[in-house]
Amino acid sequence: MKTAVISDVHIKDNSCERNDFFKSFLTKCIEFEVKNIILLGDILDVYHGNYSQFNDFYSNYFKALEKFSLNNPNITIYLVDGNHDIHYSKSTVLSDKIISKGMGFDLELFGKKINFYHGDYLDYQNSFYRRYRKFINSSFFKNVFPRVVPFGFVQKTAQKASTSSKDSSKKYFDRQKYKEKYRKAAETLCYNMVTDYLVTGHTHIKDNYEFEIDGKPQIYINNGDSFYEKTFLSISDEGIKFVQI
Ligand SMILES: [Mn+2]
Repeated sequence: MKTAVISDVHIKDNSCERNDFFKSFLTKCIEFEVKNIILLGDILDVYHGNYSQFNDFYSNYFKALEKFSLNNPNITIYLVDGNHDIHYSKSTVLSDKIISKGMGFDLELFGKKINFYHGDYLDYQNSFYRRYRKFINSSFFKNVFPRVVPFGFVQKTAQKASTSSKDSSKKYFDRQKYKEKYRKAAETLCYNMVTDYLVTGHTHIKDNYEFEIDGKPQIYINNGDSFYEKTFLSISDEGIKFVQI
């Protein structure tokens, strides 16, 4: 039984080429005879607030996922919230083969306990990020905001913030330094939970890091930037590996 994991596709709108990339991923899942698909957050670039307009804004993606789910009832799709699409699973009607898992969940696969989280917990030592996350996750933002602030404004502002955060990260990005930082954060997270594997995305830095806690082996795996790398994660009795799309 195979499980496929993908995160951080960051589909920007209906015409964005990332839609085709996501469809190629779904096709690959059929070829690969996958039983579970885990969408590990930030599949959509902006889904902030309970705006019905998002259904049209991302209709290309929603239709592809719906069609895939109907045609492949033997495949279960798990949906985990990312920080970019935090209100997606809470705001759309999901079929019974698409299961919302909120902030994350555990699965026991091949005798290993595996934790699946989008991975923004890895940024929790950043207090600015913690405050932003708290605001964006509040019911005020989800429910009251859409009644008083127009959709176009929220969508454009969030998209602008998303693009500029990526620009600035390119300019000052010390990849190795961040990789080390996220590994330390992953160690702390694993220390506080009972797990064998921690699987995340979010950082856009691919990783497969083995370490030990009190002599017990642990693995932290990050899906990285799936669109750039053109890969997803496969979990099977052969272990966890990156697969080319
Ligand atoms: Mn993220």
